[in-house]
Amino acid sequence: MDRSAALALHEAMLLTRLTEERLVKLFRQGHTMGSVYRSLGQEATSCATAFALGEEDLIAPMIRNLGSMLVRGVSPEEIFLQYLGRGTGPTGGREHNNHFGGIARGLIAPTSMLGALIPVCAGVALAIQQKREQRVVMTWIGDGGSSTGAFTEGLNFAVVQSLPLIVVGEANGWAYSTPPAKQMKGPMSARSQGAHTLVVDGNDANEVFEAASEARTICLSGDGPVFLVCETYRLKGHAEHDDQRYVDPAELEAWAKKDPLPRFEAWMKAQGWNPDPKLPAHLEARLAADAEHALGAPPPDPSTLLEGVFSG
Ligand SMILES: Cc1ncc(C[n+]2csc(CCOP(=O)(O)OP(=O)(O)O)c2C)c(N)n1
Ligand SMILES: [Mg+2]
Repeated sequence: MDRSAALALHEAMLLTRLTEERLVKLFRQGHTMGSVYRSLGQEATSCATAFALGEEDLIAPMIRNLGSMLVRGVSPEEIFLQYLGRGTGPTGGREHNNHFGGIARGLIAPTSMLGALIPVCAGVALAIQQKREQRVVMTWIGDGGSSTGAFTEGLNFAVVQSLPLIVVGEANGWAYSTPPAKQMKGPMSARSQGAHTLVVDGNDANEVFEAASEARTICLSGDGPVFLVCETYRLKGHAEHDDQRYVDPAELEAWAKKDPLPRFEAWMKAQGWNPDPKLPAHLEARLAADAEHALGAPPPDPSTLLEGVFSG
């Protein structure tokens, strides 16, 4: 990774953290339509993976992958409008977190049902292969999600068809309040269905980026899919309404010391590539203005209520 890439990746990770912090404030003030799902401590697995892609590639994020969306050009303002259910937001107030997309912008909308995105992405990757296009699809899956039938079938199909699909496994220690060992035997990498499998320190942005770049090269050479398992940790509860009372505080403390953001900053400093010290304040000011704008945006127009819905 060169200096300009490192600076851009660092900014994306910081923007992710600060955008989520701003969302938490909006949640606590009672402005959001639902809960807020943080990726605190997992910014490297969302940002450094998406950062390794080309413009022509597609992503299919899950709820904890806001960072990948910001990397791909979604604006924090769109995110705020969406969480606040505003009529001018990406879904016009029909949905209230990151469930929106658009193929033209390389974004396959998240699906809440865990695992369900894997067969969808395998289908998109099959179309790419049939059209002989040089691009890949990337999606993410959690510990719990990797125990579903949809995950297993979708990845198995991608393996048998050698599809250009990168599945990023976020092994973050929890599936809501269930520890993975109560749901599955063995590590996440054991569920690869025979795909090329890379296991990395998911809190080391540099390592994640290098592995995601390798995964992309493997997929473009026709040897996909790749299961890229990132070992990380969910530093917050499942969402803001979850107080994490089932988590051992000592475990949290140990993982907080491996926070990917200061680790990446330390690595950058060691290269002599110091991030701009004014960057956090600059991003905070931008996010405050974006949030203010979203708060002032109108609710959905009631006359549009039936637009975009199916009827029998
Ligand atoms: C098929 C299915 N079962 C249950 C749920 C409810 N649910 C949403 S998130 C979640 C836990 C997910 O854990 P994991 O896959 O490890 O992802 P993480 O939240 O740790 O990122 C559950 C059980 C769901 N969305 N879909
Ligand atoms: Mg998990």
